Amino acid sequence: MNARREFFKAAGLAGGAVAAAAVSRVALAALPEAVSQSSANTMAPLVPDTGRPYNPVVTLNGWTLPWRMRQGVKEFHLVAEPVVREMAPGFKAHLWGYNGQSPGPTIEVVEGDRVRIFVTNRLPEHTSVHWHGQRLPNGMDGVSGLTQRSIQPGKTFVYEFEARRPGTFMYHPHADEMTQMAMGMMGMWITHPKAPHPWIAEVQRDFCFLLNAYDIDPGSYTPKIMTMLDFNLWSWNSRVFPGIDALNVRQHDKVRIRVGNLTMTNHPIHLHGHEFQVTGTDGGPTPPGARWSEVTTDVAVGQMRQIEFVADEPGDWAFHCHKSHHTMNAMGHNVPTLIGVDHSGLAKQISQLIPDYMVMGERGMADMGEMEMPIPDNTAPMMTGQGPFGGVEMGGMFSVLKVRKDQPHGNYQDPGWYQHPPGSVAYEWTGALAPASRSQSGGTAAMGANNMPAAEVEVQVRKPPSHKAGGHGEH
Ligand SMILES: [Cu+2]
Repeated sequence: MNARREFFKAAGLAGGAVAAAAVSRVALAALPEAVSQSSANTMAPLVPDTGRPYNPVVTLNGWTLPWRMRQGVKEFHLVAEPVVREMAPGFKAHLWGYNGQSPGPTIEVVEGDRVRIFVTNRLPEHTSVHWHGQRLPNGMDGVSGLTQRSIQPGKTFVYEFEARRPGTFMYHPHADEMTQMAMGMMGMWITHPKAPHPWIAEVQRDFCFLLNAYDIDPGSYTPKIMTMLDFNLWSWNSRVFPGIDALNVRQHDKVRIRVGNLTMTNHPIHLHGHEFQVTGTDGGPTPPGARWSEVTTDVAVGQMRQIEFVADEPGDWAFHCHKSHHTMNAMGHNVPTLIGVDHSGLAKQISQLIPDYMVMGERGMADMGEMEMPIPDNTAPMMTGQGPFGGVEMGGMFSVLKVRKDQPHGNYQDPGWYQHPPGSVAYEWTGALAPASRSQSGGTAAMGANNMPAAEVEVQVRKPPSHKAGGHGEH
């Protein structure tokens, strides 16, 4: 099949491996092959060679599901199953997903396409697939119990509808949702416009990914599914920094990034060095007159935001969630703030009892990123990553937009670190330091505060040692 051959070619570019599931072709003669992905790398875009042409997306640390055309219908085969997802190099999680990975593969179609999706359930419990944001017949909406019987283990169901409007959508189970989404079952759906659309720009790079979150105890492999707020792994497409690939673009490329949120909290997604506009939501393209420029856009729960900008500033630009706890990995919780606390005597005493004892955080937490701290097997370091100038001290929802003058058109290879032009990097001042002069002004007294006696109050802010017991909000 041509689409498959093209797919293998595309996958080969990024060094991945795909395999058809080992089921008898005779037994499943009427089913499209269930293609499975073994790699967590970002796969090259799947250029369509059947059906109507479009400019394909690149799924960050993900891939697009090949299809077959049968009598004018685009047929896909999704397999819901347990998967092992490498969330960062050396850190694997036992999740549930589709076709070998979590998230599942991106589904790309064209506005007006007739689409048939076979869904096989290889989970130990029933499932269903909801096509978030689509216009479709009610009975194809995938809400188990409400619009269909659930798909029992071992069974295959068929969904069929027309992709009526262009946009960015998502898919996820609507059966035992709390468990199945906490375990990683989700994917993206892109419907490309069938003709030039006044509100949909042509772009040179089109990226997409989902925001997701897991609660996996350090040293273990399986997410805790009862967690509502206290997640310890904040991920993009089930990857955490430094496991998230860079977004590599050519200078002056017009870039689109589509971000969907299937976590249980909002994520202000922030890009350095460029302003962007939100050009679409899961409701469709935003009218140009209703757009404004931003450097951060909040993606609320169950929402998609599509941002666009011209990448005209060369460099390595941070791209991340602006909630600082979401750019950390596991172990970021239940640690008291110890900044300014002198441990010199204490550490010595304790180390007589516990030889490897180490005080965390007396100068801030940056030491955590640098020190080679023993952590349980199969745990992502809390903050890590080496840049050209030292530790990046990040985790979780963090990546880099790499803008290069000489990045070839349509090429997504990582160009390495940015070579800064001489004299364009912040540098150390080595001259004399003049004493800082202090303002003597008392300021204006809007509320008469100047007339109050100046009682000096100094507070020490310290996090309570544990907030597991409840009453703890989102952070
Ligand atoms: Cu976040």
